[in-house]
Amino acid sequence: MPTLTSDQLRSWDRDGFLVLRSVFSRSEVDSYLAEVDQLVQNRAHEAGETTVDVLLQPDNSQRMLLCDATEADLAYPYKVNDLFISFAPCRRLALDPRLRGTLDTLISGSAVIINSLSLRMGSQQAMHCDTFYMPPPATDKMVVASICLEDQVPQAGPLVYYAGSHRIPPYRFSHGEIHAVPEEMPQALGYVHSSLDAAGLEPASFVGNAGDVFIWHSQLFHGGMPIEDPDRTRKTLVVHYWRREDMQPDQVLEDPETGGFIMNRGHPPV
Ligand SMILES: O=C(O)CCC(=O)C(=O)O
Repeated sequence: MPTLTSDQLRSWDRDGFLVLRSVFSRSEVDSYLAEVDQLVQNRAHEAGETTVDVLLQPDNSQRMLLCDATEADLAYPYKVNDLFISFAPCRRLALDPRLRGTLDTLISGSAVIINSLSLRMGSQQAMHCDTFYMPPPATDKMVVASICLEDQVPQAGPLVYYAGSHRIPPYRFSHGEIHAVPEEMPQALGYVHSSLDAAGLEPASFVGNAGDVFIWHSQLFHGGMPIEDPDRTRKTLVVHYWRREDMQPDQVLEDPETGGFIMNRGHPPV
């Protein structure tokens, strides 16, 4: 298992993210993209139950089966959900031992893919902590990998984050937990923003190159910046991982090809 240097571990603790450069070669990334392109082109026959979120507006998306998406739908920015479930090339990349070793070290256990998003353009997603939507069974034992599938440019709506924000104590919603109650989001975001101000934390964006991986902590406050140039894509595979040790045995499947783990679940409903 590749080990992280003490500097990397210190910066993970301090900042809540790590950048790994050139984890994948350009040719590996290009072959993955070619396989994704083929899936999208042949979606009517090959996409099965895979879903896609078409982002009609930054805050208004429409979920549909990928096999039903028209060319007009896919002209919008979109996210293909959970390719890891039925598309082996996605598992091959997201469970590659070169990446998994680092993920396993950061969560002190075995990383299990629980969710993946394949972006063609920037997500423009509102600022959030991932624990609002997929809190891990054990505190802080979730990591997220954003794998750059091309050289990114600032105009393509990069990932934006607040270094150090993972150390802000999580907001507790009225049920006492950290997963979001939608009606209480304004208070939760108000709490995070005033904590960021009090700690003097500032936003920064990440613009990576093909093969780079940006890994963030489950409590890092982050989102997607607006797309300034709609002609610039930001092809990215974002993968969320929990820890096998915190899940029930029947919730986890071993991927025979990579020896890595995925959550045992189907595609989300449309
Ligand atoms: O890469 C991005 O634009 C943000 C993705 C994101 O926020 C997420 O998957 O939680």
